[in-house]
Amino acid sequence: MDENRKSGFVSIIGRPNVGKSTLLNTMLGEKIAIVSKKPQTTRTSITGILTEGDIQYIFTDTPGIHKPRTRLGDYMVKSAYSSVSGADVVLFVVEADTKPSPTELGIIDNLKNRGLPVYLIINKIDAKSKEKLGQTILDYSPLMEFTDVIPVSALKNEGVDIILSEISRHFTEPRFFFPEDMITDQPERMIAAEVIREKILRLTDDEIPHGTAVTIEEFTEKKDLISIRAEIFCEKPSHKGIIIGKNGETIKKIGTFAREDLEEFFGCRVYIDLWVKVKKNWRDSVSAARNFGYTDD
Ligand SMILES: Nc1nc2c(ncn2[C@@H]2O[C@H](COP(=O)(O)OP(=O)(O)OP(=O)(O)O)[C@@H](O)[C@H]2O)c(=O)[nH]1
Ligand SMILES: [Mg+2]
Repeated sequence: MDENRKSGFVSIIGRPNVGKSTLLNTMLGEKIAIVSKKPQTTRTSITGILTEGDIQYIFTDTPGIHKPRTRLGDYMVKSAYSSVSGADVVLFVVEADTKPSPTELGIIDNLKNRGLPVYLIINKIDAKSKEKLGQTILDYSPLMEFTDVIPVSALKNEGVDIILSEISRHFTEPRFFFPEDMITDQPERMIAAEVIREKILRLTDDEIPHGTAVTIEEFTEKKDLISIRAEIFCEKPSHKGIIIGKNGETIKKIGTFAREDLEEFFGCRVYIDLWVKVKKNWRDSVSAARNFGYTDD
């Protein structure tokens, strides 16, 4: 039976906020990547694994490609392109009814001469008219030779099955790289930190999220209870005040929502203790970024 096995590495790439992480979660049928309506949500490439019969898909969700303004940004873009280097197939995600931006032209330039199959995934079709979708296809088609164009709604799970059935024909590795029931290679601590960061993104205003990082100082499992102590780092004392909120309301919500998600993910009770700290300009500090796990060495 094993001799029919095939697996392949699939890189999901695109500018921030087009729905890459949502697409990954939908393909896996499980939420492993955090999602928010703010750009630059994903900071580091993460692996999602889907095994269906004899086929193992090894996806990497990558940080959105953008013009970096900080060392963290540099790291994010580098991490995205290095995922493409190891891929058998690329899913280039764009948004329906949006003209190719300079960022997209840059990505195309990068992908063009790699000799990899590149699928143009036009996302968010649930929110756009058919006519607009046709225009997006016309806008992108002349820019490079895509293996195929697949319109989808990652949010509503439309067209996503087509991606899965199409791309596996490019898989050549005659074995599985991961156990069949594994869905991600992210350590549990990292998932906990990411879920907390997602709640900060969702509960605070624009300027705060980009400067926050979350570290897990303690993660202990006893019987059916996981206890987590996490530190939230932000860049300014005023940001600390916003994250804590009036009478501690915001931080309380961050903790409650994160606990609900993590209890579902881990399948047991979770206790979360959150602390907020200020670390000025950490996004430009190599050592701080490394401490927060944003490093490639
Ligand atoms: N209407 C609609 N919204 C979507 C769809 N897919 C994603 N979104 C929304 O788009 C926003 C961004 O989604 P993400 O999955 O975080 O996007 P991303 O490309 O991973 O973003 P970065 O990690 O910042 O690069 C969220 O508010 C999603 O709910 C879709 O198919 N339809
Ligand atoms: Mg993302």
